[in-house]
Amino acid sequence: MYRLYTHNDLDGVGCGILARLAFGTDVDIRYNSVQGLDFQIERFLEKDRSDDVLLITDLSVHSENEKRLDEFVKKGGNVTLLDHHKTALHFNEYKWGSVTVEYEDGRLAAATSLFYEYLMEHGWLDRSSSLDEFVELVRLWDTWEWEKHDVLKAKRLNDLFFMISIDEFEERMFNRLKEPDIFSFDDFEEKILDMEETKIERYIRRKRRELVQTFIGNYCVGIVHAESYHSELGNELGKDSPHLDYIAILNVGSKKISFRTIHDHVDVSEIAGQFGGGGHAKASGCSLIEEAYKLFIAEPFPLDSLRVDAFKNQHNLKASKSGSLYVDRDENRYFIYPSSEKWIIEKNQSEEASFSSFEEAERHIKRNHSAWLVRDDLFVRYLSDHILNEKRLK
Ligand SMILES: [Mn+2]
Repeated sequence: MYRLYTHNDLDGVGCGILARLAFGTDVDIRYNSVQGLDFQIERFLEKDRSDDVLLITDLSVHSENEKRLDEFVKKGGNVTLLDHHKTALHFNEYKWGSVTVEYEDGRLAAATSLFYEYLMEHGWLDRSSSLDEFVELVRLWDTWEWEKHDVLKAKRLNDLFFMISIDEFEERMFNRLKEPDIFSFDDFEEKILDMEETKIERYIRRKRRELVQTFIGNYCVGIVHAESYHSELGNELGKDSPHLDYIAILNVGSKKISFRTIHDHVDVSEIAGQFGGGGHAKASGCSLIEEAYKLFIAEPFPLDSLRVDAFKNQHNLKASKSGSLYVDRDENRYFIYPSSEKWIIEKNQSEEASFSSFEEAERHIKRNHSAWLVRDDLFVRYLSDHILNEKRLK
């Protein structure tokens, strides 16, 4: 009997689907959370499973189970651990461990792509074009390379995974991947994915209007309360307001904070680390401990949300040679215009600062004054008042 203990995300379930295709009913597949695997392994070792082939993918065990598994192998047990996480690299010291973070050509590895190659090497599974594509989509999603290459199909595969149960996803993919031709979504899946996309867009637009800006430590932070779609929210809000160093997404119900950034100069795993959490440089999280509650909820609570830049303008446009007009809550006006290789900021018609690019000038007024681009009518009035004043002075 084969046993596959794997992760309960798309990459882990991708391994499960491949195992089902390779071993049919001769495999017992368990999908685990990161914490759940060790419990599963202990139960496995308690029973006499020396005839089984144990495969662990996309997850690794803690150091005690690492020793136990090594002893089990020394006594003749059959174990293989395949992973792609940096934190698991030490398993390469064992004959039964194989951890690859990156392929030789520079592509990042995923558990599903490693497991696919492993199954083919052992002659347990044959290559097909539908499998090639499915595995590649999972890899692109799991390594986040889909964003760089703009492969929306990979994101849609993960969206589908979250919209239906693991069992249903497994069954749908299993039936489709038995056929060797091109991998594609069926009409029903395309339809629900389109609906989901519209729903996410609306959700993000609503959340954008709730975004609050404040300084925490040295960082200019965007704060939003949200239960769902944290990755999409962090990404879209970050791109919409690049003057914010990172986005903090709060969920009071689950007492958790997610941190997301689109910038290379910020490492949000460090921010999460200050509150006992962790993660990656661009995506991290922590529990909502009291200190974090104070900084991210209580103190910013009285603040009004950040206004949205006017987006239907014909005249008051960003980086325009004829200038761009912004206003803040106290009705101060900020006029940014180019003059001899510089971008000048005039606050209420007297020069406040100058920068070498429009982006820097805008960043300055957005970070320091929470100002927003005004609608065309205000811009036109501002310009005509300005010209009249100048004429009168003459
Ligand atoms: Mn993975």
